[in-house]
Amino acid sequence: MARVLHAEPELRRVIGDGGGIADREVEGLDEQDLIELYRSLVLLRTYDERSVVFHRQGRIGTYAIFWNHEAMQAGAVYALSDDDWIFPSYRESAIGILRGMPAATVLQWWRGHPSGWWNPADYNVASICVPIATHVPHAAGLAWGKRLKGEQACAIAFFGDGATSEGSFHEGANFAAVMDAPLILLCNNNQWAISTPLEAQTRAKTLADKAVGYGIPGVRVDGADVLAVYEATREAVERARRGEGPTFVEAVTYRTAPHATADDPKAYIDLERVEQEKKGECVGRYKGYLDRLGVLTDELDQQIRAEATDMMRQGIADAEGEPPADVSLLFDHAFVNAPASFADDLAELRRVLGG
Ligand SMILES: Cc1ncc(C[n+]2csc(CCOP(=O)(O)OP(=O)(O)O)c2C)c(N)n1
Ligand SMILES: [Mg+2]
Repeated sequence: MARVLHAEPELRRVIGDGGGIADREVEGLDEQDLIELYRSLVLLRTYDERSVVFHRQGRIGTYAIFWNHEAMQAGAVYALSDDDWIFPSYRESAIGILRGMPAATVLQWWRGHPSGWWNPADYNVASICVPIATHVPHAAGLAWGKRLKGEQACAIAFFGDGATSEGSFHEGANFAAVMDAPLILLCNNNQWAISTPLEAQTRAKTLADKAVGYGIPGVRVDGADVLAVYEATREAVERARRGEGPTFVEAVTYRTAPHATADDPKAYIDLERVEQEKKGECVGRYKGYLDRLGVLTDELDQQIRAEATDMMRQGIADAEGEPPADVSLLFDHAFVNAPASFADDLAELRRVLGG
């Protein structure tokens, strides 16, 4: 019989506020782990901030900003082992860098260059999913396959609050539950689906409540608290490895940046709320925690930031150093036996592009 646990109504937190709310410790994390988590956060933050600049300079295309979503990504990935598979959405486009993927690869994806597509098996990171929630059944299927093969690995799918209204999400969650697939459903609840606010998205009191319908645990964590996300994901991973099936983790945060570089949220968002939320952003909060513990020296902080800046400098140089793709690629993989008209279409495209 499936175990039904009711969603934890309160958000789980580990990081205090430096005042009345005390810091907790996560069992099993030593100082080195705490620094590695910080390194992950800084890598992602630097990737994100530099990408917005590269977009404004016309060096990458439209980009889905993930500022203040880094804690969900870094915390969850740190709870995985390298054999576990990550299924990102566009909001987690750079998550592969936490698995050693070059920044240039992700930048090339946003530049629409074919070298931005990697072999998922090289990093156990699936392709970036742009259609909302369609990767949830993929992740459920991969996780089920791991279980059938008797392997220990699990899968994690990242998706947004809006994705929980999509059929694919429900099909994937139900399938994983019924098959006891080792899957973590990590919902980034940033309270917006482009311009649709959470209250217009669902009548459920919390998104984690939806887990009850599948007979799986649903937990709620503060999505700007990297340690709370880590701890909740680690528990979900342990459950998955014990053969107890999927867990739904609702990580709650607030989208303080535009949906993407092509969006102007001033038309629909409360700017005062945005400014308020920015004050509790996840990298600064975690740095405050480390400072209170006294484990991060200024020197180490500078070194970590310099490494991240270098990664991005190198990444954009490598991306821009790559020759442009030949336009024949647009046609090459569409059919096994290409229609005869393709030759004319390609010739016309080359003529239009002037080459
Ligand atoms: C199947 C599908 N329908 C519509 C869209 C257009 N779309 C792009 S992003 C988005 C909002 C998704 O919101 P959410 O799931 O909360 O993720 P977030 O962008 O906030 O991380 C929509 C509707 C899409 N990409 N795919
Ligand atoms: Mg959202």
